[in-house]
Amino acid sequence: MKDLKGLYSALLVSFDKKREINEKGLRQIIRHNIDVCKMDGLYVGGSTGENFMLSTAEKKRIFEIAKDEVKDDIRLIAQVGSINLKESIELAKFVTDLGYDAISAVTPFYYKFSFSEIKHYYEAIVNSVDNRMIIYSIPFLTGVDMSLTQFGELFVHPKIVGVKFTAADFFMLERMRKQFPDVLIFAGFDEMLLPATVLGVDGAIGSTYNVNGLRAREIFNLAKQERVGEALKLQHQTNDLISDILSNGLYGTIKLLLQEEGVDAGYCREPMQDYSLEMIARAKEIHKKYFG
Ligand code: MN9
Repeated sequence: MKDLKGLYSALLVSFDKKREINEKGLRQIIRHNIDVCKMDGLYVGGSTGENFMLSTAEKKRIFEIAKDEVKDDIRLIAQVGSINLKESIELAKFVTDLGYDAISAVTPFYYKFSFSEIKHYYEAIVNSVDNRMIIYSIPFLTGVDMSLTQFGELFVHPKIVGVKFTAADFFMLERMRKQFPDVLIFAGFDEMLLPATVLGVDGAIGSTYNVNGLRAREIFNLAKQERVGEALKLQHQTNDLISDILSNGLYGTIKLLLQEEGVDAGYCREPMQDYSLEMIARAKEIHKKYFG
């Protein structure tokens, strides 16, 4: 079994003008992540992959394309979570058969599921496949904010090996690191990569690494070597970039930045908006400022 530690891009998906999957563009985004951003792996089907706006067939197609393009060159984690548990299980089986190195599932959201229901969801998914599970915790989008004790109850399962921790709760992160030294913790907020790395995360998974992977790698390596001052300079630069991206529309702007790099990253899936002329012009400026 491959070691899962390291830096992963939360893979963006290219959609064409009709908002259908643009396979050629998707392959270009994947290649850019491997060849230019030097990622250790890809996290496929996450928030950044606009996953919750896709049909089951589309999710499968994206998982297939990613595996076909990546082969065994870098690691692949598939986000299969959905509030349709049957779909999650179907996807978990599908990606395990494709040879994905691990699966991940967002905490079930929208309905206020009890912890025992959440636990049942994870057990049902992992018990259906021979694969490892990374919990995807993103309370600001899901509203699901599990306690350390609840995480601990999930980590008891031998196949639940890690968590993608997309939260700014550094007290919780520190407690989690100390209490579960063997659990794989991935930082989910790119703008907090440095403090998360100082606290001992094993890696990170993020949207901005699709364009900013090299700078993120330097921050991660410097922090691991306890060269915090140097890492902080790069985190400041990175966060200037991330602030600019966030103020212009997160996924759309990253796609527009990729287009400046010659990658056909396309459009976002509806109901996300088409690009305005202002947004495109601003993305060009951002590209020039940070990558020119
Ligand atoms: O999961 C990403 N989260 C979302 C990771 O997109 C909701 C992050 O990489 C953020 O996009 C990034 C910018 O806030 O940190």
